[in-house]
Amino acid sequence: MSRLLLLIFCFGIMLISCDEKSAKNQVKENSIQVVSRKVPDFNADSAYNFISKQTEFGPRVPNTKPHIQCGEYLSTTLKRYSKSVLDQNFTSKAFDGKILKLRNIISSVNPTASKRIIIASHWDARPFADNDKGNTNSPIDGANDGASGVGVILELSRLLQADTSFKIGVDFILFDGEDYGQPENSGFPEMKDSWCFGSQYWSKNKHAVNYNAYFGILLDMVGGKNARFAMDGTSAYFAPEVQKKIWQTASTAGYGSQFVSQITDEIIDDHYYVNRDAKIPMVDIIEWEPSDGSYFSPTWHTHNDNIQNIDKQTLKAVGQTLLNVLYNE
Ligand code: AHN
Ligand code: ZN
Repeated sequence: MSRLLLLIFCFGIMLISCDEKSAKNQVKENSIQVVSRKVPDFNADSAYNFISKQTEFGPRVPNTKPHIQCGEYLSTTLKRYSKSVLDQNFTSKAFDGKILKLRNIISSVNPTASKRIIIASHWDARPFADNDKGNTNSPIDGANDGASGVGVILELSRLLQADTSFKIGVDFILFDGEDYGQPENSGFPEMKDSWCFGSQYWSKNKHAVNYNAYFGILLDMVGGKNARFAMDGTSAYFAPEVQKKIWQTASTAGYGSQFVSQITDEIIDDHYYVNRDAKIPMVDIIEWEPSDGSYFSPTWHTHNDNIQNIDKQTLKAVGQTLLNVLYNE
């Protein structure tokens, strides 16, 4: 009798464990299938075209015609892909005393969703080429420094609007006036917080009441040739978990050689003000060139920052990583 009971007991255990296994396998298979089927392909050619459009207006320096025209182009293009696009118009006083007329542009995907993620970039270009050997007082194209992040954002907004199964909220924020920072030996008294006017303004005047986001990602110089991206110290301080998630996602997608898992210097960029003043964890994806001494690339704030030095492979690595991050949320 007891032997029979033992036999039934063992058989029962076998059945249960068998059931568990198949259930686990099913969940695993399903989730793999769903994730790999859903993520769209980032189109680097399209992003590249969005970058070249911006540079064709001429340098997007605040208070100039190319700046006004490109602002209109960006707003019109975002409106093609979203019904909720809005402007923040404001002025900031620069280190040289000029009053800059600035415009942040915000475009929302699924505007009523409560879980929101910010993808941001600055769209203005630097009025000087202070790292160049000549013509240091003329403005730069800023194909990488400014236009590249915006190009990736326009492509993301095109892809997300086409996918009705994408349900989380995304806010694309184009910050103005990032690159009017005080150059060295400018002859003007030293000004605090002379960079990043758009993010400083937005962080204190968000575009919606009680606005909050789960986290943010800033794109800055994401189109350079053979670019590498390290984990900057400011992001590591304010948003370590988000930063690890992005670099892990890049590595899983096969971009581990570009997304270097190394914590580097603390950078002052738009993400600093969003973290400090808006208290939203934001991570910077910004080119890192250790051999240059300046942290950034050799074309940084020079006339070589033009469309010829934009690399589609870099745009693909960044754009596909962002899509994978968004679709894994
Ligand atoms: C500073 O040079 C203080 N921060 C770099 C931010 C920047 C300038 N990004 C693009 N241009
Ligand atoms: Zn710059």
